[in-house]
Amino acid sequence: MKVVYSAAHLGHDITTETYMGVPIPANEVAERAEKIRSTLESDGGFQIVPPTEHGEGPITAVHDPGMVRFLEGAWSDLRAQSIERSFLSADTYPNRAMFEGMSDAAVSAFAREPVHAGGRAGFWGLDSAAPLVAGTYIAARSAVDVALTAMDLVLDGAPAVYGLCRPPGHHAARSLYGGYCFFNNAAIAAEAIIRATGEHVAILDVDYHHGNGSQQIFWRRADVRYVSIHADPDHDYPYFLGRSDERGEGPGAGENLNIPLRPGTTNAEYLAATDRALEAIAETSGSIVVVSLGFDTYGLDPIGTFGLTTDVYHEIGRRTASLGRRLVILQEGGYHRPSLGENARAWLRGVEGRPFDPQPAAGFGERGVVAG
Ligand code: OKP
Ligand code: ZN
Repeated sequence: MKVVYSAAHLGHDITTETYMGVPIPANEVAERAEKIRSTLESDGGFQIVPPTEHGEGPITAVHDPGMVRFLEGAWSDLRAQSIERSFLSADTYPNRAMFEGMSDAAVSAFAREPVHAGGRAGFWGLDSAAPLVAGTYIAARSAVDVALTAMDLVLDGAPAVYGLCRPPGHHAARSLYGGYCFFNNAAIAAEAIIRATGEHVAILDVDYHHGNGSQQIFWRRADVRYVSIHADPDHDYPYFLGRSDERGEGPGAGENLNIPLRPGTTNAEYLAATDRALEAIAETSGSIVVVSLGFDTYGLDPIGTFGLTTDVYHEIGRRTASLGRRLVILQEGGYHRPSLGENARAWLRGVEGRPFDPQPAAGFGERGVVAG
């Protein structure tokens, strides 16, 4: 299988994020993608290829051009405003309650993009977990090119291609970045597939977190089915979307399927949810599925609560391929660095119908499957 990878992700070299106001070591770090790349290289069955440039057109087909301009200029803005920070994060967010009782017209007039860098970051940002540094914009653009190059290879006939996107994308909505995400790589690829083929597209999101951005972007769309398995938002990020009664509206009614799962979800429970998700995709008419692939469902993940083991990723990959659709597989989250390469290798070998082939020398333990 071809693996699309760009070293430009290294420029998004963040070391710190904030969690509930406290600085903590960043989870979404460069080592993640490097670990996956090197493990896939040593497997011998994968061919690493660079992305080609696709420009801004496919991005503004999905995102507000204002957000693109903000992300492009945010770092130099921070510098120009002499705000001494090692990364840009928001000061104030325009919570909807700030405008309670004001008309829609008044709100759109008042809630406009400010000049201050910390205010601009709040205007376009979802949360404080996506710090922006000097190389972030170039890295985020390269992740989009990685996704679109994987898509090109699939449009050219490959049955499955893996795009090693970093930063991830599924929390980025049309006019919103956040949750370690800047551009929604999967949504941009899905939109580009539709424009190239005219077919319906399904997105299968198996990251631990709900892909609120992908859901929002395609909420009213009849030509994209978004199916996501994730931690119940009652207990986990992004908290305000991801419930099972969110089904899409207007022409998109019924095209959004959320499968929230309890903390401590086991392999067996996850596989049952996978079958439900795949059934919902099998009902659709398209020939290409975009996969938002996350390994934060792994038992040892530092920010997840599920109990999945590496062998199950092989099985999920195998079941996903048994749909008989072509797959554009794009990396989202997964933060237990020692296991990331092996988990990706297992998933992708499952897709290809190659045996699991666990590498005991990988040097990481697995938490047992959490009971009942
Ligand atoms: C991005 B992706 C950590 C809180 C983290 C943001 C999570 C973003 C996940 N204590 N909050 O879906 O993997
Ligand atoms: Zn995640």
